Amino acid sequence: MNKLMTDVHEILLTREEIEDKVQELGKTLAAEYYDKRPLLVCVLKGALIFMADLSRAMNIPLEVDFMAVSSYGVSTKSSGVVRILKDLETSIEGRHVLIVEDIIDTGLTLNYLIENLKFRKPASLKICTLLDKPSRRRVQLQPDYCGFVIPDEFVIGYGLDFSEIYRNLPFIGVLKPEAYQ
Ligand code: PRP
Ligand code: 7HP
Repeated sequence: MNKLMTDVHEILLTREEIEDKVQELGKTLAAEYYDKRPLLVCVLKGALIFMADLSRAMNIPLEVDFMAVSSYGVSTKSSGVVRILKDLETSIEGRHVLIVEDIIDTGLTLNYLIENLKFRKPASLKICTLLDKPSRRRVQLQPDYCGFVIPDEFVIGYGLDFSEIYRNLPFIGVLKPEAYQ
């Protein structure tokens, strides 16, 4: 068996389901932002694959920038302490900013990021996440655009990792509990 597959309990979202959803989100976002030259802010590392596909599904002028924050380290539980590992290169004052995330879980990472970016006076600040796990939320936070609402299971693939691996799986799968217990 493919070595990457041995720790996958089940496939939650297939490559095709993800592709269809990304195209749909791209069309919606292109209509919303067609005359706004938005700045897409990719939250590294998890959102890198979603960002690459989503930006290409938006057929309008846009810019991209990257932030790296970390709250999970090598664990499956959020520490709640968010650190900025890499900041934006662009000033966002007066810009239409769309944060692109792979997953909202407790919401602690995004909550921190939103407060931090609001302070820089963007013209607008919205959130697009591929996955939302609302059952685990510890702060009140709703994405403006969301691909899939998922149950409380630790997922990997399409950018999402466990202990830095599995990001290159083309689908989203549930990690076998024995892999991290
Ligand atoms: C993951 C994910 C989100 C965050 C969501 O990032 O990419 O940014 O956790 O969790 P929360 O809603 O509970 O805060 P992680 O810190 O694992 O870094 P990574 O993207 O580099 O894997
Ligand atoms: C972070 C994260 N990373 C990978 N898989 C999940 O289910 C996750 N929740 N929060």
